[in-house]
Amino acid sequence: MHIKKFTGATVKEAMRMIKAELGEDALILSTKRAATGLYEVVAAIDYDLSSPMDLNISDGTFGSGGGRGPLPSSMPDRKTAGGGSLPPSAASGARGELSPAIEKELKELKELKEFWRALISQSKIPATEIFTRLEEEFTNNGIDRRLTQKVLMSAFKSATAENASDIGYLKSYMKNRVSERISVKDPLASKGVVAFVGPAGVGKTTTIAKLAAMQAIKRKRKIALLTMDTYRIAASEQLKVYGKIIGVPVEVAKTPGELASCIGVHRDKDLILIDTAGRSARDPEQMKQLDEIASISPEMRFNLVLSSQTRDDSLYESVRGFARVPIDSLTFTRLDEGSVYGPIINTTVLAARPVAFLTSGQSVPEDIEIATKERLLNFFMPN
Ligand SMILES: Nc1nc2c(ncn2[C@@H]2O[C@H](COP(=O)(O)OP(=O)(O)O)[C@@H](O)[C@H]2O)c(=O)[nH]1
Ligand SMILES: [Mg+2]
Repeated sequence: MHIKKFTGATVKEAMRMIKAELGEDALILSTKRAATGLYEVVAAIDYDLSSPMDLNISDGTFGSGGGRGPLPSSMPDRKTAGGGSLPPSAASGARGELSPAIEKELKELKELKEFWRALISQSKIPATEIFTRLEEEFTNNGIDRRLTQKVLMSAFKSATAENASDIGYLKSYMKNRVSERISVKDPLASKGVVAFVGPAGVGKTTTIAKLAAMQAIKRKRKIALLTMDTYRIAASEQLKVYGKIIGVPVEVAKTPGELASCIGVHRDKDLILIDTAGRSARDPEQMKQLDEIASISPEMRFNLVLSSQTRDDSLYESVRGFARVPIDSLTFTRLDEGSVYGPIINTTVLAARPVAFLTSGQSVPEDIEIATKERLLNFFMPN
């Protein structure tokens, strides 16, 4: 749903603008004469179904289940958070059939229409202005438009006639809804083997060095670093240098078999952190190699490292691609390189996985923090 206000000297002129920009199907939400003497017409149009981003999200993970009353669609089952598999990708059906993703999209559109019809029939038309204002505020902060609309809609649905125009109420409801959908977890709090996976150059090796220093020096834990990144020249050297400075052993494993025996050798350690080569979710061969790593030990936990400066659609693609291994937590890097943190929220909601670490610079070991829910909610709604 896209809502926009058009201003013209006459209603007819405003309507002409609406028709030109939004087309014949635009829904007129309100018409009023402003103090300036001009006419303001608020119009809405449904999503463009051909938009690739909408189809990406339509896997259902940006729905808004729970809360009061029936809601437009369901969020991922909380039971899957931290456990089961990630949402499947939008598979196309056979020719002539609608894919489940498109069917879901159509269902959502129907629900959106009903929502707006109800809003108008209840004479909550001024609410459309608040809706647009809040929608703009959140999307400007990088929150996915679909996610914004879902939580906004559920906030409006929960509101009584009195507080439907109370921005404070609406925002706190939205924050609570998003809070239900995000979580945090420190995968290094307990002993074990944690492999860091993700696209190339996001900061996996640097993050591992920061974590190794934090755990070995500050927390006095016994650490071993293993690297499987033998694809790039000097990739393993990078980790070896860090290991030497921090004073922890670093081993290179060229094959999954070698990795298994390295893990065996370091059984006495509190934590074994595994560095891996950067992979593209688009490369099936590279992704297949991940299965071999995952098959070494069922206890191996995976942390998916992503750059917070990556476009939403690439982040979503990585989440889906890396879901072939049991991703246990997420890390977002490069927070220092931007000021819009909405994509972290979008990706966390889509992945339905807890966030572990946030990094904001190149300095080892300083530029890392263990994620807190408060910090994440601040990304959704900055103070
Ligand atoms: N600005 C910034 N740079 C980072 C951050 N994390 C890593 N880097 C830099 O990104 C580059 C690639 O990091 P690296 O750890 O080798 O990435 P990998 O390929 O995923 O292992 C290096 O120059 C790092 O210093 C971060 O949080 N912020
Ligand atoms: Mg690396």
